[in-house]
Amino acid sequence: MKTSMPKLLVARAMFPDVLAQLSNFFELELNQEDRIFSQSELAERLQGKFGMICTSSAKVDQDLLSKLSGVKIISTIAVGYDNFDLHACTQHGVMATNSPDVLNETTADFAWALMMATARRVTEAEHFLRAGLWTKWSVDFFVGADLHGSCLGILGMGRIGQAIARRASGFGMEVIYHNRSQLSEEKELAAHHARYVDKQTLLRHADHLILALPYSPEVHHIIGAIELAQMKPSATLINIARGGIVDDAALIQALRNGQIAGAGLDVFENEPRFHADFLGLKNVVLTPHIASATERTRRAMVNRAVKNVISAVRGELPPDLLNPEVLEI
Ligand code: 8YV
Repeated sequence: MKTSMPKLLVARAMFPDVLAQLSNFFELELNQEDRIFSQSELAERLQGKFGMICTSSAKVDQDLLSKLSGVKIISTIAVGYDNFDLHACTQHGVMATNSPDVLNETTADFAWALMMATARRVTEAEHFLRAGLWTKWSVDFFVGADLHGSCLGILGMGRIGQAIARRASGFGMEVIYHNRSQLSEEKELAAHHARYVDKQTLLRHADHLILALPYSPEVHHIIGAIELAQMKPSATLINIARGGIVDDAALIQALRNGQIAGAGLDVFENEPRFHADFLGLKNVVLTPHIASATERTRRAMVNRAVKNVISAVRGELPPDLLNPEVLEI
């Protein structure tokens, strides 16, 4: 008698070869048209499933989980898992996994790309050129801020923050950081001699401030009007972390009033919708949440998410289990 395979919801469009690999272990339900499911559709599609591979757009909370039974694993293709209520997952016996590490260097590269573009006004200058406005050169033409020899501030000094810091050596930058806890001396040394400072010192001294901390309700609007007012008027702010860490309305005011010089933003409150007033500002560089978007890294993230669900179905420990307490239930 042929035993039926466990069912897996692949909630986002997926590389065909990955689907072929998954089909050796699971009966698959796909979403190759890549629609974003509503919560009720997600609940419906998860009925009778062993698990799901998803992205940050899937909210896995108490409400959703209470409508399900038998789901064993939710595996996100992301390092950030603020879309998961881990406590609720554990209560419902659901393993939650993410895809860390493999995106550190790519995301750090992109933080630098945004920082450089913002400091040197790259997109603003390109828009000017494309609009046919370039008629002459002048000494103060698109003058920006130097990166080399300046002070790089990093808020959130995890694996991505440390990868960002390491890159500062080629630019002869001083690196200061603030984090929940100070790094070991060895890690600070490896992160281009990064120096731990309090949050206020970070805000006051950084010429370029990069946000690289995970989102949680405790850090909601941790950068708001008060914090922006403490930054240098010549400073830039770069967010490659998560929407909600910055109070976007306050940032728009600060950019308008010249409280800071510019911002490079890959993430927004309520994305993919975002505050429309950003579009009217010249001193922002805006990208649609693409910091980890290279072919190689996206493949590596997907492979990690796949490994987690395959481990689970084999009765092995998923390598990126976020809530090991669930095993005791
Ligand atoms: C993801 C990210 O690609 O890993 C993260 O936390 O923000 C991105 O790398 C995105 O969240 C889709 O899940």
